[in-house]
Amino acid sequence: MGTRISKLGIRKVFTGRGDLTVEVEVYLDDGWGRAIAPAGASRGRHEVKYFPDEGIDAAIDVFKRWVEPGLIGIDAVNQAAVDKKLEEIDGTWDFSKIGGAVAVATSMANVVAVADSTGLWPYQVIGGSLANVIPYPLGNTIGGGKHSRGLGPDYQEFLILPYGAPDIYTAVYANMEVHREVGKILAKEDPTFAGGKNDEGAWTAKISTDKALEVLSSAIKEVSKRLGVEIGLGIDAASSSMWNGKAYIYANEGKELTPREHFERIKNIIEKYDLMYIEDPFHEEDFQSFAELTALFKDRLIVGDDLFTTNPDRLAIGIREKAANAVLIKVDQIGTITRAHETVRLALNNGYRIVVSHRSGDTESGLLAHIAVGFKAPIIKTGIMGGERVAKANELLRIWDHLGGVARMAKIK
Ligand code: 2PG
Ligand code: MG
Repeated sequence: MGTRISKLGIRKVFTGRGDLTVEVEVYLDDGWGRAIAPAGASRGRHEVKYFPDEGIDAAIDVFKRWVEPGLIGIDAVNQAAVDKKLEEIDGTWDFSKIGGAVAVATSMANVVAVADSTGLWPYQVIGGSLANVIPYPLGNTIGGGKHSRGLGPDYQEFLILPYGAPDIYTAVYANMEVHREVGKILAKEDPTFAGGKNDEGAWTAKISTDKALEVLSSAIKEVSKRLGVEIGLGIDAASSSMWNGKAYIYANEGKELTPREHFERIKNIIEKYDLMYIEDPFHEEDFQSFAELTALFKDRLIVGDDLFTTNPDRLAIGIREKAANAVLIKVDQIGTITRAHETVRLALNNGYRIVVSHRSGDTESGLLAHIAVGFKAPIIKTGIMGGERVAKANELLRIWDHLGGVARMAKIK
C-alpha cells in the first residue's frame, strides 16, 4: 500500500512578488511531493476564496486540525478521492473554511507525490499515456492595467503566441527574442522608459494601447522574419478591472467608454492589429457581449478568464449563451485538480479550446507545465521573462525531452 497518504506538512512561503502563500507537502510510504499555491492580483469575483476570513494563520491551523487527519490513509493515486475529501472537510463550495490556497496546494502536491512514488512524471499522472502534446507558450510582453499600477496602457497584457514554431525550444526562443526586441524599441521611442518590468516580467512603459500594439507588431515582424516563425498577437484586456459598474475607465487615455463604445474599441483593435487571442474583452458578468464578439470573430480565440473562473457551472452558462470559444484554466481559481479537469472536459466536449495559465504572483515551480501537458492544452500562458516564468518554459523543454520521439507540438490553426 505504498501510495497511501501517511503524513502532510504545510508552511508559509512567498510568491515572486512577495505575497504570503502556502506550500503543502504530501508524504506517501514510498514517495512525496510539494506544491505552492500561486496568487492573482486581478482576481475574478467567482473564484474560490484564497484564505479563510481570518487569514493565512487560520488556514494553517485548519490544515493541521482537519485536513491532515482527514487525508491520512487515503490512496493518493485516486486524485478524485483526495480532492473530494478536501471538499468534504471544507463543506463550502468556495473553500471558504480551509482556503482555496490550502486546497490547491494540497491537490497539486498529491500529484507530485504520486509521480515520485510511481516513477512517472506529473504530466503523466494527470494526463496518462496519451499526454504527448506540448502547448505553445503565450507570452506577456508589455504590461498595463492593474498589473502596471494603472500607469501603462489600459489593457492588462499584450501577448504573443509563436504558433508557427516547429518545436518548443524554438517557440520559447521566439518569445524571448520578441521580448528583447520590444525592450530595444521602447528604449528608442520612450525617453522616460527605464527598463521597468512588472510582476510577470512584461515591460512597463507609459504608452498608449495603440502604441503598445504598434511596438509589438513591429517586434513580431522583425523576429518572425529572422527566425522564420509565425507569431500571433493577443491581449488580455482584464476588462473587469476597467469596469466601474456603468462604464469602462480608460485611465491612460483619460476617458470613460460606454459598454457599446468599449465593444467597438475592442472590435477595431482586433481588426487593426489582427489579434488572434482576446482574453476578457468584457467584464465578468457580460456573457452577452462575449457572445456577440465570438459570433463576429469565429476564427480567433475569444477567451474567458474572470468570466468563467475555471468553474464548470460558469462555463456551462457560456456554452449555452455561445459566449467565448476558449477558457482559461487556473487550477487555483477553482481549488482542485479534479474540479479543473472537469472544466477541461466540459470545454473540450463542447468545442472550446483551453489555455492553462499562471498567476501574476507565481513561484519557482515548473508544475504548471505538467498541468498544461496533462490537460492536453494547446496553449500555456506563463509569461516570458523572470524566474517564475522561465521555470515553466524550462520545464516544457524538459518534458519535450522526456517524451522523446513521441512529443509533438499542439495544433493552433
Ligand atoms: C490574468 C492573470 C495572469 P492575475 O488576468 O490572466 O496573467 O493575472 O493572476 O493577476 O489574475
Ligand atoms: Mg486574465
